[in-house]
Amino acid sequence: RSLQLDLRRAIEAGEFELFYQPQVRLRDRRITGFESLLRWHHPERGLVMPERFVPLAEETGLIVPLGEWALRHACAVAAGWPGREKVAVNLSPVQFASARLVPAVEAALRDSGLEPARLELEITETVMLRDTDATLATLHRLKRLGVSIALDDFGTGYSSLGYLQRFPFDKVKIDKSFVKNLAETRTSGAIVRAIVSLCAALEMSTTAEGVETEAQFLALAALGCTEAQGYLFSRPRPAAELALISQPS
Ligand code: G
Ligand code: G
Ligand code: MN
Ligand code: NA
Repeated sequence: RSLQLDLRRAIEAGEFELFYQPQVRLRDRRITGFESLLRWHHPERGLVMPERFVPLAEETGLIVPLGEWALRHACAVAAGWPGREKVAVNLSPVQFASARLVPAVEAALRDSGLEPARLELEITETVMLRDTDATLATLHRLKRLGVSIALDDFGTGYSSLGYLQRFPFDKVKIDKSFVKNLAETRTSGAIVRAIVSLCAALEMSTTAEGVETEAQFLALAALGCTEAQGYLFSRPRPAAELALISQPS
C-alpha cells in the first residue's frame, strides 16, 4: 500500500502526534517557546518523519486538514502548560494559500482559549513567491488576530532581503546550515552577524536553528542573536515529556 493512500485514513485514525522542541533565549537561557513538529505513527512502518509525508500531503491537498489538526492540537496543548511559553506551528505554503487558513487559526484560538500572543506561525520563503499582494493581505489578517509570524529556514531558499522589508515578520529563523560551522569558520559568523544586525534594525528577533554545541551557543550570544533551538537543549519530544526539560531558575 502506498503512503499516499494511508495518509487519508491516518488523520481520522489519530495516527499523528506533535513533538515539541524548546526555543531558548540566549540572554538568560530561559525557554520562551516550543516549536511543534508533526510525527506519523504508521501501523506498519513505525515512526514516519515529515520529510516523507508532508510533500505527499501537499500534493493531495490533505495538508489542509492535517495542518488544521496540528493548529488545533498545538493550541489546546499549549493552553494547558503551566507557564506562558509560546507554541510555534509550521504552515505549509499550500495551507497558507487556502481560504480556510485565517478562519482555522481563529477557531483554534477560540476553542482552546490560548492567548493569541502565545501562538507563532512559521512560514517559509516559498509563500512569498506566490501572489505577493494576497500573501501580504493574509499576513496582516493573521497579525490582526494577535499571533506572531516567523520566517523559517532563512537563507536557504530564494531569500530576498526585500521580503524582510515588505512583510511583517516578528522573527527570522536562521537556517541550521549557517549555525553548523559557526565555531570553526569565520564566514558563517559573518553571515549570521549580517542577518542578526539587519533583523535588529528592522525590529525583528532572530532564532538560530540546529544549535548542537555550547561553542555554537556562545558564538551566537556574542553575535547578538535572540534565541536558539537545537539538540543542545533537547530533541523534539512528545508533549508528555516536556516537564522533564529543565528551566534555569
Ligand atoms: O524535525 P523535523 O524532521 O520534524 O521537521 C522537518 C520539517 O518538516 C520541518 O522543518 C517542517 O518544515 C516540516 N514540518 C514539521 N511539522 C510540520 C507541520 O506541522 N506542518 C508543516 N506544514 N510542516 C511541518
Ligand atoms: O521547521 P524546520 O524545517 O526548521 O524543522 C526543524 C528541523 O530541524 C526538524 O527536522 C528538527 O528535527 C531538526 N533539528 C532540530 N534541532 C536540530 C539540531 O540541533 N541539529 C540538527 N541537525 N537538526 C535539528
Ligand atoms: Mn520550523
Ligand atoms: Na527551519
